[in-house]
Amino acid sequence: MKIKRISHLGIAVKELEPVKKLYGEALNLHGHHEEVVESQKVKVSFFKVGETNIELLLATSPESPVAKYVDKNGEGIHHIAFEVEDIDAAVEELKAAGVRMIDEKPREGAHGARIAFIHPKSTHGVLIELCQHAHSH
Ligand code: CMX
Repeated sequence: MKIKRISHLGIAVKELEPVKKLYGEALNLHGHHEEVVESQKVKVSFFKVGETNIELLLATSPESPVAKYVDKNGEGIHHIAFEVEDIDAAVEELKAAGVRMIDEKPREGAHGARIAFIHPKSTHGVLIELCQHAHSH
């Protein structure tokens, strides 16, 4: 597989506004984009940092994986996302290598990207997302 860059770092938060103020004002980051990803039960807020992004994640339901994460661990880094050239091929390669996937097939994520998560039990404790964008974000 070919990993092109770190697409984003996902940060789980309890409230968006104070954290947006920190990244947007105190840290002076730009390129702000926000959307609700229904399938993941999260509201996401992006800030550009060079070729990568910070993705703030707010749970929109108590059943959201982010709500569960925050209840257990508090706020903090939730996942790292690698942009790959061909996500279908990447998922098949990982499965063939015996890596445990959360998503056996890619699904739709923020920005209309196609995404697939690798289980943290297969990655020494880090939740890894693979994504393929129609355009660079
Ligand atoms: N990073 C590292 N480890 C994590 C983790 C994370 N973000 N979330 C859970 N884990 C670990 C837990 O600590 C736990 O480990 P132990 O058994 O050693 O305690 C184990 O994974 C199971 O966790 P859990 O709390 O019992 O939660 P679930 O098994 O119900 O769900 C997971 C965990 C990873 C399968 C689920 O969170 C998931 O499917 N995540 C992928 C989707 C997602 O996170 N979406 C939100 C972001 C969407 C976006 O960016 O658009």
